[in-house]
Amino acid sequence: MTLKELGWNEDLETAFAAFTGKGWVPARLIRETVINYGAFLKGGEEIDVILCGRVWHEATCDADLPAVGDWVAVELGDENQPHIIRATLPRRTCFSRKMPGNSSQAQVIGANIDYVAVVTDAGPDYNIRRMERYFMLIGRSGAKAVVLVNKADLFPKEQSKKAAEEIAALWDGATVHITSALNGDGLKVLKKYLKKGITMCVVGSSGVGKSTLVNQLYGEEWQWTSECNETTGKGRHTTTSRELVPLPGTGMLIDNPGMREIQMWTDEATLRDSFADVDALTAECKFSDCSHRKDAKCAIRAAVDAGTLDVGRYENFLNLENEIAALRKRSEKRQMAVERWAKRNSVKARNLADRIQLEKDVRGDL
Ligand SMILES: Nc1nc2c(ncn2[C@@H]2O[C@H](COP(=O)(O)OP(=O)(O)OP(=O)(O)O)[C@@H](O)[C@H]2O)c(=O)[nH]1
Ligand SMILES: [Mg+2]
Ligand SMILES: [Zn+2]
Repeated sequence: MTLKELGWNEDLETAFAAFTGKGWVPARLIRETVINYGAFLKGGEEIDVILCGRVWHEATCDADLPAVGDWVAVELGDENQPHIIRATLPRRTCFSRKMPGNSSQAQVIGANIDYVAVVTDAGPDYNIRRMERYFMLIGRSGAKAVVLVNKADLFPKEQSKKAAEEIAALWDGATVHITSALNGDGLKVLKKYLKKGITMCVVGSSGVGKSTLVNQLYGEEWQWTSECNETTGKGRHTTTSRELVPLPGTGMLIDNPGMREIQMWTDEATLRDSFADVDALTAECKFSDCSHRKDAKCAIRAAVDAGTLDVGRYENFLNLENEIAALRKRSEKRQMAVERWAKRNSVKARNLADRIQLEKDVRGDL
């Protein structure tokens, strides 16, 4: 496997130029554990790498830390010495969500990815509002969106088709396909995306068939999942960590654990972009600060009443608006805390510098 097949390009080459003199080598991160990372080197050799303290300290938040899909500069260790990540290279795209729970930070799901494939089905997992959330995150990531309405073998053809059409109508930017990962139906079309050097990040709820899809495209059980695959009745194996899988002769997939929460990590501008139809109506609301809830002469609610705007889409718009506002408040608070902390520390540093200077002056006097 060449670097190019791993996604290396001219921009990375340029960014890496600063490090070649140091004897470091480029590597792409394929796995992330609590203590270290797995990475591919040129030639496809797989190594374990650890993070150097400086890169760790320079990260102001978790999203700054290297993540699966990132390109890094590695200092190879001699025998029995660890290989060390000395620097990270700029990300071309980055797919992230808000960290689950109460944090206001982003969690990177995949870096330098070309496509995010959202897997769902036309049955129990089908949820158009959740899909809207995925689209907002993808819209912000710089990657393109592909949706797979999977498990087509389980549902009447019409049902999968209707689901696919509804999803496609949500966003022009998304391409939707109907698949059955179990028997391989409809997977051929994915080869069109997965050219050499291309990375596709596979996301979706637990049990929708992400790993089954990865295994099908890989051609056999992906080695690391099969190792710990216990046969529980259906042979079900729940993915617990993110992993980049190079497909023989073509692109790469990132298999992910199922996502329970798809909280927003985005901003008002992306919201307005994704809900351009709703946003256009706000101009017609009577009051410029209309909350689109109970205010008089609200154009959005009028559209819902008239049946021209779907009530679910309206409610999701309000929910997302709330979430984004709450997120902004939390990150502002966090920013203030960071600044306070920095100030305190710089005062401490100044005091220390003053003291050293004073001591020098005093000694100079002696
Ligand atoms: N009938 C049918 N079953 C499928 C299909 N794709 C996956 N399955 C089954 O669904 C179950 C879950 O599949 P996985 O591939 O493990 O799902 P996952 O999305 O990787 O789940 P997590 O790793 O928990 O996030 C398995 O029993 C699969 O055999 C499909 O297209 N049709
Ligand atoms: Mg899985
Ligand atoms: Zn309004």
